[in-house]
Amino acid sequence: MAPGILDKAQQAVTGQDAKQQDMAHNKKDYMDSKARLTTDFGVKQSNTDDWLKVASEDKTGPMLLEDGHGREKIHRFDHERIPERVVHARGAGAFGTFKLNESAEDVTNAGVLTDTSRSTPVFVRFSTVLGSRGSADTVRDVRGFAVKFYTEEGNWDIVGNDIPVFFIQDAMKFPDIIHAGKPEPHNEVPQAQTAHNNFWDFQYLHTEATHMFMWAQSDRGIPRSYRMMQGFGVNTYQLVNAKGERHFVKFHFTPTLGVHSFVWDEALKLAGQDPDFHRKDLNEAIENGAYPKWKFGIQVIPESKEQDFEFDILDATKVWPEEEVPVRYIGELELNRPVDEYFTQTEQVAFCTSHVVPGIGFSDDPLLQGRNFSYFDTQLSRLGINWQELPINRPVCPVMNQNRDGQGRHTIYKGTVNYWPNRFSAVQPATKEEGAYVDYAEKVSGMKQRLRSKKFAEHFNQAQLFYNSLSPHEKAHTASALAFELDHCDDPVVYERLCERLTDIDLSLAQQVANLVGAPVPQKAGRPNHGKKAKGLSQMDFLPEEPTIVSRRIAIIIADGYDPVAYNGVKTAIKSAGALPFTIAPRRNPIFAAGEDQKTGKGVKPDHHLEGMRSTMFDSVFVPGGADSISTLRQNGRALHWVREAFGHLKAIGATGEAVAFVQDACALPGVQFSSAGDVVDSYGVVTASQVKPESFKETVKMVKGAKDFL
Ligand code: HDD
Repeated sequence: MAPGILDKAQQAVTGQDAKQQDMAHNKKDYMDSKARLTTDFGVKQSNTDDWLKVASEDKTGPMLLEDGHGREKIHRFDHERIPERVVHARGAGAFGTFKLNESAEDVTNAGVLTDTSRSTPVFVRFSTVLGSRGSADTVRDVRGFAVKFYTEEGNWDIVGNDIPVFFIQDAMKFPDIIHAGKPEPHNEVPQAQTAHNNFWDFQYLHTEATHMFMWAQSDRGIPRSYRMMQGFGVNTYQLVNAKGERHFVKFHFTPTLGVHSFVWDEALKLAGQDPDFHRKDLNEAIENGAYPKWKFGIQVIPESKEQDFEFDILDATKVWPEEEVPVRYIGELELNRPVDEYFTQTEQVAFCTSHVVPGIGFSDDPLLQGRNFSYFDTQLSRLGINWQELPINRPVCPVMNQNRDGQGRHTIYKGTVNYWPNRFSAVQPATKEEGAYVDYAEKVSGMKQRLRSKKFAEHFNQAQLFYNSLSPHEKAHTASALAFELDHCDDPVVYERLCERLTDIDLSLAQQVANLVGAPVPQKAGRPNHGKKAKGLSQMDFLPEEPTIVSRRIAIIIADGYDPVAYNGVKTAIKSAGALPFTIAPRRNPIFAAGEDQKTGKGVKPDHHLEGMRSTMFDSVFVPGGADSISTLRQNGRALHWVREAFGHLKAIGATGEAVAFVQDACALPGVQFSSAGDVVDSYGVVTASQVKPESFKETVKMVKGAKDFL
């Protein structure tokens, strides 16, 4: 057995999981100082900077084609790129572990969902859908949430999103929805945006997309972090237990940090200020030991109850309301290791919905059935027929079959036959007892035709259910988002018709949006709003069990003459709460505290200067006092903008001593009164304490935990 292939004894010795061991053979340490430069074929090279040429110190002559090293270097470079994913091109990944807390053996015999003693290695890739590989992380879009479980029975992929429903019911419409959303064909505009005519034209004409576009226009479309969004398998799968009974299932991942989003202005600015914000955030958290975690849950419906719902449970544009089908949390997913190299791992990872393990299977969900064809197919053009041999994709259990050859083949099979049956009885099919995949025997009969069941035709009930379930601020954000998008459509047919469509969801929503985008303001609901709500749709239903600031980024703004007691006190309080303090100042060279001699003192070296970073990159801002520091900051427009912008984005802001008046002045808006309770003022997410006492720091941390932006 090759090490790493389920070699548990060796794993116990090395402390590496099966996938780490498996990939160890492919890894090379580029930082090895003893290593020497060679060609791809191992010949040591003395010079990798100058092409071989006819040259002297006085004259540079022609280059020689004969230079094999030069040619190899350029050939390799010319072919570095592979086709980017046709959707979900921009992504970030990490390794981790899946642990099961409760066996689901009543509904499945899958080892990964029944054996609570296991720790299953996973690789997760998050992504945006529409943008190309170099687009920004914080655009308004659906996020991909793809999980590869390297189980003892083979690879299992959940290729999900952060939104539980989809735009289309039948896979055949996928090219249409994606063409409509991607840049328009005549000018390749816009990049990574649905704010254009074609997208909204399609949304109007294709009514089954209504529910999903409401999710994408809500705060779900602009998550604060990959670590703070839910993951959903979206499609309906099936589970089969040891008795051979079948259940339908939907998969859920719920983040322990809670579900949080940006406000739109922040997301827009970040797209330019730090287009890599989400991928950096993922690595920063893992490197700081704040491992992202999700509870893993299943919603299960027994086969006998398939027809008991007003919607078709195979329709991917519908959620299964939690009141009717509760989520049963049975496991936990943790990400705890960054990738070693982006291309070989995050770029070359290939997911397939068709990859399931014994005990898990597919329903007749027409979206899922089509996906099962599409993913394998796309890997052929991205990676070639031997993509399953790439280290990130290969399973940790043994692989043996008659599939052979093809471009880039690595496995070397020994033996004289490559077919089954063969005269040696070599590589026999497995029995059920040996763990073979058993297809669920299902009776199927019917007419062959291009049709969906009648229930698939209802497209608005759940769009209303979703909108009704949002909190007032989520509703307001959704209306603004729709207005932003439609404002970018210049064809009146598109934005006027879409406003009409909104009357099928909620008349007042339609009226708000129509007024903003310059469409006739509708006076009559397209259909009455049924007024029903459900839990688990608003992201306010997913606050962390305990408020937490773990892994949050907090900026402390200082200038020369700052108050060291307040500065050090708040920094310590932030660190001990598991958050990340960053010192920001007018320059990155040392800043000196009040009373510190600038010649002999060491000062504090800021992490960034005020122009180098913006408030958008932080969750909260604290300004310590110090008369000179504050007088400098008062004259610095960027410092004022930092505080004012953070306030506008509903972030927690703290200040002590002389900084109190500075912060209050910076945040003062007509009509905004900061309420005061003695020395400590705690109002509109701003906490100030004129006296520096330990309580001030505790108050700041408490306030940061409760701030609106974190909800
Ligand atoms: Fe898809 C990639 C999620 C419908 C065809 N899809 C892709 C990825 C995610 C999803 C997360 C990125 C995987 C990665 O990180 O490599 N897709 C979904 C969800 C869907 C969905 C949740 C609806 C429930 N997809 C869907 C349909 C089709 C595809 C209906 C085609 C019929 N999806 C693809 C693809 C991609 C892909 C073209 C591009 C790259 C890849 O597969 O590996 O085949």
